Amino acid sequence: MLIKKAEQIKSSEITPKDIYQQRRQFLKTSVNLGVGLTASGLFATHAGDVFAGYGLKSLKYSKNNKYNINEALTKYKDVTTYNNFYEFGASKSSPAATAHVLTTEPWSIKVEGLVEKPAVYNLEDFVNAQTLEERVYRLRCVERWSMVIPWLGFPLAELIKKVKPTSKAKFVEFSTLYRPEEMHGQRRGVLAWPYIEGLRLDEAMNPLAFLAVGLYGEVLPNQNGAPIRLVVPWKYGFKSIKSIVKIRFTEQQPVSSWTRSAPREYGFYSNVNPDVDHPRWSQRRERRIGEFFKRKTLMFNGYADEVAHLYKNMDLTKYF
Ligand SMILES: Nc1nc2c(c(=O)[nH]1)N[C@H]1C(S)=C(S)[C@@H](COP(=O)(O)O)O[C@H]1N2
Ligand SMILES: [Mo]
Repeated sequence: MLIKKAEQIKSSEITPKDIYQQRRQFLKTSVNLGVGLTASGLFATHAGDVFAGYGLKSLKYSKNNKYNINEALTKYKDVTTYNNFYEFGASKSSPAATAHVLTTEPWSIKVEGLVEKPAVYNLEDFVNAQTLEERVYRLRCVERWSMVIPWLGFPLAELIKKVKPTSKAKFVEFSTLYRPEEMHGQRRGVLAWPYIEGLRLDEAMNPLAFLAVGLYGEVLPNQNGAPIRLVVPWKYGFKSIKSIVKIRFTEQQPVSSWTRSAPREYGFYSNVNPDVDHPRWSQRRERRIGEFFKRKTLMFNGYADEVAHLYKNMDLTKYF
């Protein structure tokens, strides 16, 4: 059976102990609002959003152990309160404080450009309880902090195969929602809106490239890019564009928002690379959120075996 009752959800499998205990308490004291079934059959609802911070809709998924890493998970609290999401302000704490006003239902994704099946798709066209998987990936920001997060989602390659790019397509461009009424950061010109990011098509087809719709067993909190965001674990965090509404296939390399605003600092490739300094600081080390001592940054964020071949024969100081 796909839909479990809230009481049957094994929180211990998906959350660290403290959250597990908090949630048990929450489940015990909350009225069971009934196991919700949305049209997609994806959710096992447990009592809405009453429990500030946790208790978002639970998702049904299987764990993909091939993409697990043996490192401590970053606390849910840190993952969801220390964010970059300029649409909701430029400080790390602002998205958690202000992103709740974003309406994420209904949501659709427009696929256009060099594809055989351009259309306006719904999330359910790409993801269901059978295809949803959990992968533990690192996320490293260019500002030298990193986290380890249990993401829920599906491979970007699955979406790409469905929409069938033509032989001319060489790149994929992603756009975030533009809705200044809800995204207060967009009322100021800190970045060129909408936020845009892109990948070369072979990067996008790499099995690691992931579209996340949840984390820690639940739908994405708005501040983490609800309802769907990219996670490219071998690249700096800014490549992992949030709240995606458009995917365009192109022949030309897309110009991403960060490259447009500071081309010398944020290149198109943005691979995590300890050997290439940011113009204003070294990238050799990073602070894992929750840890005291800095750690060494790994080439391609530790995913060299999977992705180094994509860049052989490329001068990574030029194509940074
Ligand atoms: N639309 C959009 N996507 C975005 C950003 C943003 O400002 N707007 N920030 C990026 C940056 S710089 C980082 S480090 C990651 C942070 O993801 P997290 O808040 O889920 O950790 O989101 C990326 N995706
Ligand atoms: Mo970032």
